[in-house]
Amino acid sequence: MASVISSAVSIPSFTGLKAAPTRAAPAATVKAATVGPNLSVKASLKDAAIAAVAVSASALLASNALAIEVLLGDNDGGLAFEPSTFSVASGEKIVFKNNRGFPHNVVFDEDEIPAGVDASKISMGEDDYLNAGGEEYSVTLTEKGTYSFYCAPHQGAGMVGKVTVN
Ligand SMILES: [Cu+2]
Repeated sequence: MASVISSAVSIPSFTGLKAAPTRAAPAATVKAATVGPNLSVKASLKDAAIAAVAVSASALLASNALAIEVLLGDNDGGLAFEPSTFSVASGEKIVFKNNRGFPHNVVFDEDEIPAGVDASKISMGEDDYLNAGGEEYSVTLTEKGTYSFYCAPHQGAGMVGKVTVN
């Protein structure tokens, strides 16, 4: 009887997850599958993970619909972030994507970010680089204010940027 009980306990949690994609139309399956697990993970990890999620681009926020892409190196080969000045909503994911003129990296200036934000937690290491085309670095900022960032190897060439979190 004990084994029957344990399988009876585990099955509902699987059918619960399966229910979301199967009841959706084929075209919306991907979206439904993303939203379903995302919501249940959010609920179960709510208390434990919120602090960590706030400063890292975790799997939880990876499926967030809100995201902005910033190219590393503009399409003319210039050493610049494209766009270099932009705004995001608090919690919106920022995806920095290697485009041209790499290696690049993304380092936030500890003197030009909102008070209380740890620059090292949102930055790549000064000596860590995105070396291949299409490589990405993602960060999610939640504290409102303006943040300055730069590419360490190309800061002197003017590869700097500023993001405002609203
Ligand atoms: Cu660069």
